[in-house]
Amino acid sequence: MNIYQDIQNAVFSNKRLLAVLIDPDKMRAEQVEPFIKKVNATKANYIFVGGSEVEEQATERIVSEIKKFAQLPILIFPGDVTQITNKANALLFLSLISGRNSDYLIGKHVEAVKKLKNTNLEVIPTGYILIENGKQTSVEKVSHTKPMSRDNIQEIADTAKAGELLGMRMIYLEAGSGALHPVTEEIIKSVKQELTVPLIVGGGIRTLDKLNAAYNSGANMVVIGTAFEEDETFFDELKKSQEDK
Ligand code: 1GP
Repeated sequence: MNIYQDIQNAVFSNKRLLAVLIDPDKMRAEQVEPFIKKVNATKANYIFVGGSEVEEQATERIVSEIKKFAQLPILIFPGDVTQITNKANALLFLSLISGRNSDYLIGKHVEAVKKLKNTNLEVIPTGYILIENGKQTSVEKVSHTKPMSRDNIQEIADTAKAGELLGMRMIYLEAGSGALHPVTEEIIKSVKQELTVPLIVGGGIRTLDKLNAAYNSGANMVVIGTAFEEDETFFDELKKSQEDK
């Protein structure tokens, strides 16, 4: 399995990709089976696992549990090095390029190498751009970085392009989990124009309208966590809309 190749192929054929995010800190083991059954009934393509503040070992435990019920590839979306586990299929090797904290630009990555040597994880270098959403997010707190202003679209687009030029193979535009305002269509469009690598968008997407707006603006993959955690009927809504197409 080459997950990045699959993502690229999907992008070339204009497929809209969906990732469901599971935060190991928020999901208990016994909730996994019913949750994954709902995921399986939709056309989700990937399961992301990660969070800003996750107890050590919790990621590995939850990934093992997910694998009992899911066929979808599992990608670690780590808030910290401790979340790396060989039980997943791939790792988004995130650089927080909206911030200027060297730990999240290179420090944690150096720490990760020892762990990665003992895994078969596919490592996907990903530029991660945090955009201000109306309230403080956990990424901001944990990383001690400021999100980028929503108004400074040119700088956001330049940051994304700089990430691509540095060799990052995907760009993730993040409003933050539970964001009040998702990343705007204008920002997504401007960033998309600059990029040749796949574009991921997430944070605060809770309705089908917002989901479609993100795709129509150029997102190749959308990540949804909170909407599914808080209201599992969103799965049914999504499934229905996918059947209608
Ligand atoms: C968070 O982008 C993801 O890192 C998903 O955000 O939980 O708001 O869907 P939500």
